[in-house]
Amino acid sequence: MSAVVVGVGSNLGAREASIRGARALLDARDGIEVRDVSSIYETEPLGPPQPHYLNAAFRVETSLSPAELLRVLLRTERRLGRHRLPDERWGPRSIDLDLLWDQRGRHESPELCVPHPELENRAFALAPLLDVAPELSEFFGRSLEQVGGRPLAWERGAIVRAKSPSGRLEVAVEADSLADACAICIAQIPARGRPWSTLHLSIEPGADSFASALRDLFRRGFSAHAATVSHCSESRWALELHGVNAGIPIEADVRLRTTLGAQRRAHVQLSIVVTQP
Ligand code: A4P
Ligand code: MG
Repeated sequence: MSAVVVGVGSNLGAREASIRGARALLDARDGIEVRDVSSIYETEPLGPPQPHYLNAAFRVETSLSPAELLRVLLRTERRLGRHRLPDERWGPRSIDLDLLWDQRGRHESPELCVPHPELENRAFALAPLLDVAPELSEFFGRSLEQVGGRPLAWERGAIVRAKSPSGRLEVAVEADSLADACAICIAQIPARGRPWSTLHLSIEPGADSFASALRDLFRRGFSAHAATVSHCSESRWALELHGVNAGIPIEADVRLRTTLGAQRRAHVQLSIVVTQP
């Protein structure tokens, strides 16, 4: 087994859920074990104008060759809903997995260049790399200082707790946004058993942040799929989200109904209908 560091970036859809999904999918693969995950950083986009990125890195032990590992990374990006446009360079993406560093040394082929050619110019790649591979500070520590040091660590925008009506399925989720929370909840619903589940959510810390979470949801889209407001008034929101879960390859139809209580606390009911592929 050899140590390898995989860089992760996401700036579309449910960003945190995509990062968690990538970790789960890679770890489930034979010949790959995810040993450590860096802090998550929110970073200014490099390239054309686009939303901010979440960047992180995984330290992986693998028995796969670098070329085999690259194929797994590209397949994992596709499973998490990454669509490449022809001729698009440095465009926005739901997930980007790059091979940053390999304990076995350098590799150069038309498909793969390790260490990643841009590594030393990018604080968003160097900071998470050094989190999970501190022994590389002597090689990359100065580069990180030269490109401005560590980016700010990211803080989640929303905390969502979910519980099934029967009480049998309980999911506590801390998420970047409501969109992330939905995707992460769905990812935690076991793929076996009954083909659907209903969850009730209560959103903290109150209605104002819930309203801004909703705005955020529409701004970003739910895993790049459709969201429709079916009813909206001062005290009541109801909306439908249709999306493919960003964490695990299952189809989900998400329905969200919210009411504002007497103390202006938001009560949220989220029904997630999961269809197995
Ligand atoms: N490839 C060669 N070497 C590698 C490697 N070490 N790891 C080849 C992964 N892939 C490697 O990648 C194109 C091809 O590069 C792969 O098929 C593989 O054969 P891609 O992901 O389709 O294309 P791309 O990502 O759009 O282009 P590029 O030049 O790889 O971009 P980067 O370097 O991935 O950068 N801003 C912030 N703040 N955070 C980011 O994470 N990311 C990018 C993309 C732009 N701006 C960003 C960020
Ligand atoms: Mg890439």
